[in-house]
Amino acid sequence: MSSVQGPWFWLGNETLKVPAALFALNRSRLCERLRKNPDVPKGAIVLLQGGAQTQRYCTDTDILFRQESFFHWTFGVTESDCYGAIDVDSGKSILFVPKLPESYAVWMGKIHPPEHFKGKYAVDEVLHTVDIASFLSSKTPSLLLTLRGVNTDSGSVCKEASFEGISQFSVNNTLLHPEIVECRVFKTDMELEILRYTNRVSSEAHKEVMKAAQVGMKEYELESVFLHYCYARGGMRHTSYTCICGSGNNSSILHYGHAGAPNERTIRDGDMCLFDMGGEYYCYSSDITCSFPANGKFTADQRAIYEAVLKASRAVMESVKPGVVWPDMHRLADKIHLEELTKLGILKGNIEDMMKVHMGAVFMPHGLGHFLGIDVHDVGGYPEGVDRIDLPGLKSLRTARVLQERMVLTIEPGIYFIDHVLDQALNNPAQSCFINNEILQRFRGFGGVRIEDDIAVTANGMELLTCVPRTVEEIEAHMADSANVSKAFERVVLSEQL
Ligand SMILES: [Mn+2]
Repeated sequence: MSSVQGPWFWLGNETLKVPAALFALNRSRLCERLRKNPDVPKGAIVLLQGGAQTQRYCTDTDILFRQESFFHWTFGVTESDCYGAIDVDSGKSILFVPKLPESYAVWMGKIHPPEHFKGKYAVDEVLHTVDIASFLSSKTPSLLLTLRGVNTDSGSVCKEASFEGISQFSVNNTLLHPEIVECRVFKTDMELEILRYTNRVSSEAHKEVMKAAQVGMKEYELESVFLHYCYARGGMRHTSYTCICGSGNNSSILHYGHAGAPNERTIRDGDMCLFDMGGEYYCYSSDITCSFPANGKFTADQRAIYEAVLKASRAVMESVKPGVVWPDMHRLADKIHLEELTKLGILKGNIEDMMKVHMGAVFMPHGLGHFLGIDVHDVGGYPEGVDRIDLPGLKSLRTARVLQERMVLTIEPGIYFIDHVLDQALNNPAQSCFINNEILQRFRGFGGVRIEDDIAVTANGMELLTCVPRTVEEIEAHMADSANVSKAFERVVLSEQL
């Protein structure tokens, strides 16, 4: 990107400077799309409502605020309880900030005047939220475009803007959503810069974790190493999702790490570890999984499963380019997994026949990958006209789209030995005929392996954003060289003098 003048979002030290121009460009891209939409009349105004500050249940303890993703994409505003408007014809942007009571200054610090936010966010005008109705009526918009639509991953509906006095306006809440979602699917150069940064920092944090890993540690100790690195070095106060730090059989639990299973197991000798963690900077995410042996040395079985997954990952990467159908990449990964599991003796028979009965989903029940951006499962996977494929494995894909330049996705093949899924397959004659149960028994309790990288689709192929040790040799060499682990992570031993 050419040099962009400030203002910036920047947390100092080595953290990334993100120009406010990123959001000006997003707004102008959105307006351009809306102006091309024949259903949007001249004189329309987009109105978005930002996220609200909330508290823990019935208490007055604030929950750490993180901006709503559409509002962040459009304005880059970090404060809560704001609104933003854009005049579609002119592209002019107006930010509305809450008028804070004087008592705020006592507890929360100086109350900034609107001019402060105008400079901070490089918008055309800043007013107070109490003035939304009077400001908008002075503009006599033909239509207010508010944001309402279903998130295709969660099924939840985003919260449409509302304010006192909105009933005097003509409002449309369906036109905006598909247009802004489609804008978010394609990342600008400035957005790609942030995603490179979130990947760089999170990759380094994963490397710290792998060096710090030792038999006898709790899984959460390593989660803590990751969080500390991301925040201290990368300015990442949030992660993109709850850290998944599974060891041993826990590495086969796809979303391990939740409150009911909070990364609390003691890591044992001979365990595989599967750590899926991603830092978030200025609301832009990353999503990386590293799988490695707890003691730093792969057993023959661990190496075989790991290299099967790596082979699938790299085959997909070699095939990814504009025009490729994403579900075909999922099938490619399945096919390689089945071939390798056959070589290992866990499976027997014809690979094409296995594909027909969806053997791939027995070992990889999730989708191959998803869009990534401001949300870790980013929007736009299933626009109008793209349908979910209702088949095992493929139905878990968060997008079934044809790849295009500037899409950012994860590539995350995995092989897991999940008792429940294996038992189902063994009880299904159409599938059990392909399984050599004697050899499979050896892998009960193995856990799983996932290799997850983030990529951007380019004109001819893809750019790999993630940079961590990936081959067996790289991982073993990296873990053997643990002399450089930061002293900050050494256990505290109380001095006898105390
Ligand atoms: Mn992922």
